Amino acid sequence: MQTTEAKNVLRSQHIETPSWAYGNSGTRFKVFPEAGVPRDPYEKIDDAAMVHRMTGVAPSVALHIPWDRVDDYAALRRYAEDQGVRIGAINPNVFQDNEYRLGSVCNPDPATRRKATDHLLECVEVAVQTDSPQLSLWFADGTNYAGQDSIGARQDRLATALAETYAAMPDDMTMLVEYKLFEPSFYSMDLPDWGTSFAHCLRLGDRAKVLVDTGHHAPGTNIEMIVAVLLRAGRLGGFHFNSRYYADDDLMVGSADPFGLFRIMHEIVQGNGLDGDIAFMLDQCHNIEGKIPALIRSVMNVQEATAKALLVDAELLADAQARGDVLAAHAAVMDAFATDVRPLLSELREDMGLHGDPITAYRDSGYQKKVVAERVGGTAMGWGA
Ligand code: PSV
Ligand code: MN
Repeated sequence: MQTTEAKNVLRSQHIETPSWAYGNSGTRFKVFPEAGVPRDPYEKIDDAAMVHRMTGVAPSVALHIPWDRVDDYAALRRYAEDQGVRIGAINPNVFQDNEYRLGSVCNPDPATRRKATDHLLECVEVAVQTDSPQLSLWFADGTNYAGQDSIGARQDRLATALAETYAAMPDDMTMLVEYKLFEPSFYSMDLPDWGTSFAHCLRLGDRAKVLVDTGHHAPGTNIEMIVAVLLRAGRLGGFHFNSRYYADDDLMVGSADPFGLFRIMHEIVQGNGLDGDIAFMLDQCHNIEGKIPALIRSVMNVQEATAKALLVDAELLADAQARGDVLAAHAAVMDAFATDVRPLLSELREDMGLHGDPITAYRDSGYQKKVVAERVGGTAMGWGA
């Protein structure tokens, strides 16, 4: 693709930031608090709006309920719109109540399953009120020991809860079904991989799609292969982008393996996935780095990988592939990856009336100083609050 054409595609790219990444987070050893972090969902939206003002391509923010519970969701939606952003995916939380020790919708106890499913239904309602297009589901359900529970029965319980929730969704809402290899359960997760998510989605209907969190695979997994297969089947719902060295590290996307991110975006471009409604979302924790600049950096990293993928010479690649010229085909992809796309992106931002370098623009904006001064008192939001 030529640079002008690439710029047009990049201009309309949307990368969603997660509300929880604006709050304090850490490991089980320590949470290092940051001055000026939001104290309520409204302040999280302010920060998300700032990321959008700096980058121009982050117009929505995902919510996690009950972390982002408010009395009036329609008012929260209006507030977001006034700040220039909208509410993105709604993420129910069925993993933090004491009743969920043995799982939520897969729990052997019917009353616990009812409670969990009711929360999913509540989140459908939150999505309606916030005008959110997606209900994004992740379950911590699983078992720790062989024989602890019936794997098959748990799949049946999962299917039942998903079907009830799917039936409650309005016609224009999509259900995203996320999977994770392990953690918090270690023997079996009830949705451990894309195949299990895909099987459930197929039974549910067209508006149930798989969500790929890049941190949720075994080391060495070819994630772009999963992406290509799901895209082809029309069941790639979206991404939770982040980076990992070990397991679910939740580091900034594009930091650990920019080439891996590029390979994913290459498959998206090849499969015309940028034209559709795939949700490109971040799911990260910023434990030691400044949260807002880290999110800006992450958005830029996704943009850079996308720009490189768009610059692959598709004709040259197709021709080399057809001729079976392995090295020429590989070179077509590697040449694009080796291109420095920063000048192109800087130019694009200037065309959009933005500063060419969002990180510098953020530093110069005075926003960080302002929130540190203003956000005194109250309780800083954090994972679980
Ligand atoms: C689980 O590890 C996960 O990736 C899910 O998307 C959750 O909603 C999110 O992280 C919570 O931090
Ligand atoms: Mn995730």
